Amino acid sequence: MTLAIDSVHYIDTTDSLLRRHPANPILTSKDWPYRINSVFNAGATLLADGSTLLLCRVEDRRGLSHLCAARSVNGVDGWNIDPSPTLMPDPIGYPEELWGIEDPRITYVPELEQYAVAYTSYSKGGPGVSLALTKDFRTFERYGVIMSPDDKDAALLSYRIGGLWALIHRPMTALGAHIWISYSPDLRHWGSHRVMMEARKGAWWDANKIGLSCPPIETPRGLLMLYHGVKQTASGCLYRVGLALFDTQKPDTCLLRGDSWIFGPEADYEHGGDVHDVVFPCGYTIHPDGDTLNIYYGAGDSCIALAQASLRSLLTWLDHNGAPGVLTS
Ligand code: BMA
Repeated sequence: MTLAIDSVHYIDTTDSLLRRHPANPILTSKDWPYRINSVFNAGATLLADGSTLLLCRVEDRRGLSHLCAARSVNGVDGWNIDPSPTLMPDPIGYPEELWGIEDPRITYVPELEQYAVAYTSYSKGGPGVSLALTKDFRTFERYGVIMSPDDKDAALLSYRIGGLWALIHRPMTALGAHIWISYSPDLRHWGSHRVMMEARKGAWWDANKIGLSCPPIETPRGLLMLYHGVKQTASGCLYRVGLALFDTQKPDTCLLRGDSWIFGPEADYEHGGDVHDVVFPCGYTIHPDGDTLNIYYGAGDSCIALAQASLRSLLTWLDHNGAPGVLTS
């Protein structure tokens, strides 16, 4: 438990809130049925039969990414990986996908009885946000680019607010790399843009650049968000994960934001890889106990790893280590 009394009397005694699974890394390029460079940053969901689906970002040996589904009964091992790419970029129909598609976040939308996949489409204009709907992760209805570049790290909320769909995303603006939320009547036309949470400044672990990790976790106390913060150092960027809680019906109201990161690169497979010192969650599932979370993250932009956490413990930690508000020091 952390005793973060104030910035002067800060004492960190945080127990590990996210526990690495002993089977880590749970998926690597060696597991793939076809030749690839790396597999990382997977969206995750539970299917109707209780099994886990990961929609993995796969980078081929040209450097371009596509998405490939892997299914497992227990969400840890025994992965059944599609024998060929599940969703390839379509640069003819969708020029914004010229340099690949990356980092999917999956939201099951009860009203539509479909999964919404928000992913990064990458092309000459930079990264943008694209959306596709699917019932089965075999066929997809593409909505094309819904947030123009430079924008990424997006997920749809599973419910409407005041009749409107809501999308969390991370545009690069003159204000910086902050997390925003936007609204739409039809999933195609987006407006009413609001900042949800700003990157901190200066020496903070989440200074200058933050982005949504997994889709927010719906809890009775609000939307629990894992987000990544990027610290630029002399030896490169450090990607770590923090926690914040938002009002369910007014998601641009930040109820609590944690002070320290709760998860950062420590294991060899997180320090190494194609990009050093990256932990990058894009998906979670929740166990039948309603408390245990499986958090799937890309490690070192090279493999997929699993960490487990208690939802109750994350909220308790935020109670002790969080403060309200979007603006920080
Ligand atoms: C971010 C995204 C992620 C990647 C991370 C670390 O900007 O592009 O896909 O995992 O950088 O390289």
